[in-house]
Amino acid sequence: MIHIPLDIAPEVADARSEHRPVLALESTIISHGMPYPENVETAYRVEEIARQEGAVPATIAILDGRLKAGLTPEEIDRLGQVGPKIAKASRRDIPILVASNENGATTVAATMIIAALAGIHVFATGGLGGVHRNASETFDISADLEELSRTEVAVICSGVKSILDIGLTCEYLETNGVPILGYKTSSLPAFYNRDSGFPVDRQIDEVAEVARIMMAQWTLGLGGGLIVANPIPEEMSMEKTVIDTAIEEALSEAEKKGVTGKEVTPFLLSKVAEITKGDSLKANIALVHNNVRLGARIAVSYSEISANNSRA
Ligand code: PSU
Ligand code: MN
Repeated sequence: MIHIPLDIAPEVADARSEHRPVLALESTIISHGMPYPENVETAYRVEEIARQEGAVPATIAILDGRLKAGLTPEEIDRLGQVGPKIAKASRRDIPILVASNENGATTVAATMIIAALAGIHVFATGGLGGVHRNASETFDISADLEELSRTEVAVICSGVKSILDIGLTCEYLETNGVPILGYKTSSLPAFYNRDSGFPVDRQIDEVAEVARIMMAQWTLGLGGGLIVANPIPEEMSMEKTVIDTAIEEALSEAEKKGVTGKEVTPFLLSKVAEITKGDSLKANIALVHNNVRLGARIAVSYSEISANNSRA
């Protein structure tokens, strides 16, 4: 018997064994995506929102070399306080952290892997990594995209930030067979605002339709993940010129400072928050709340459909 170093929190394990809905949540957004204490407040709040909508939250991380599906409030607080000093863990980091009993905050990619190992197929977050703007020279393409092509998890997010090349990110996802569904929108949202100008593959107006597409993808053996893109609430969306100017400034600062590799995304996020005097952080928090609400509803709907399917 092979022992996987996976700890599923008791509440999550109970929900799984009773086929009740569970929603995965990531931890890089806590350690690297937002400053303290907003990061911890948001992490607690999203767990509450998931519960209100009828799903058990499972915040995912790597602690002392163990893959964790479900964290205690103390563990979340510690991740938030330690912040960017904890390793940002993507797929390639998992074996290293496990073998050396270390800690890691999981990105979208690593969260998908651990969620799938724990039998969780719905995951809500803020934004995805993608193809960076100058990727033709830097080759900077997030491992999140590759993960979406291989791991069976639906990721609810607010689309792709314009710190990235949105068009190339869509091309990459198309090549890898990852469906992009727009929740009540025909245009892929651009994170801080609602319209990137790029189309989604299908506008979906009902959560049950998302669940049916997930079921079709996986029962057909197509594998891989899907993206459910949920636009930021209208009243919180940012003026395009304001956010674009901030992003341009952050990008040129990153280039001047020679920021590369896994530091790029956290650097850009915090720089944009600084330039917009916290407005981008407020927008980020609002869209995460909104995505978790939708994600929990999708988890509820998917667990209903799976229950019907296994009875059939
Ligand atoms: N986008 C955000 N907030 C985040 C991230 C992206 O708005 O916290 C994090 C996620 O964990 C995502 C990761 O998986 O950054 C992507 O990093 P990279 O581009 O280095 O793959
Ligand atoms: Mn990268």
